[in-house]
Amino acid sequence: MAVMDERRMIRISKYLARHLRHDPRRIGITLDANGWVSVDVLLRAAAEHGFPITAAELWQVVESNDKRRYAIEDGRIRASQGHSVPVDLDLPAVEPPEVLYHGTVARFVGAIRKEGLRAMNRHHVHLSPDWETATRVGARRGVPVVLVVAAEAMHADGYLFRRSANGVWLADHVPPGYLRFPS
Ligand code: HQG
Repeated sequence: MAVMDERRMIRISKYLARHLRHDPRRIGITLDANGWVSVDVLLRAAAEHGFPITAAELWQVVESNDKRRYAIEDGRIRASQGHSVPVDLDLPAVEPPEVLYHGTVARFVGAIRKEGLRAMNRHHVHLSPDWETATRVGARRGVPVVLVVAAEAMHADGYLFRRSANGVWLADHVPPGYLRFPS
């Protein structure tokens, strides 16, 4: 199979994010309750809406995506997390490690100190298992600021944590009392 160039991979990955997380209606597809859609239906809809993707390209993007954003199972595909449309990822609640990390930028820190971390446009607050990943997440928006989340303490207090198929930790809300801010 021909190796796809990086730019094409990124374009396909962004196209999938748009339609599997945020706006399936734009190409006339419907996600099931758990976020899945048939691969055939997706490829046909993409072609009909002016963005043809081959099955081989789709596989390559899903398999080699560094963040494993998409999962294919039984001929169906879904985004592993990050939705704004309502889907139930049906992930079990699991015990988190002692600490998790959240990468953000200075301009949000004032609000986060008051309100804690909120899901904003997504379904969950996204937390990273390590400092380096959180730094990369924050750097999407500017100079990264990494917050440390006392995950074990939250869990002990009854907050639920889930882990998506690609290792992102998800919480509904992180109150400010469980956050450590850089001094
Ligand atoms: C901030 C990417 C004001 C929060 C990444 C963040 C990640 C607040 C932004 C994944 C706030 C939301 C998620 C509050 C949180 N007041 N701002 N109370 N609480 N914020 O993109 O975590 O490429 O929805 O700090 O790698 O940045 O999509 O979340 O800056 O894994 O696969 O509000 O997205 O993955 O932004 O990123 P986002 P995120 P993908």
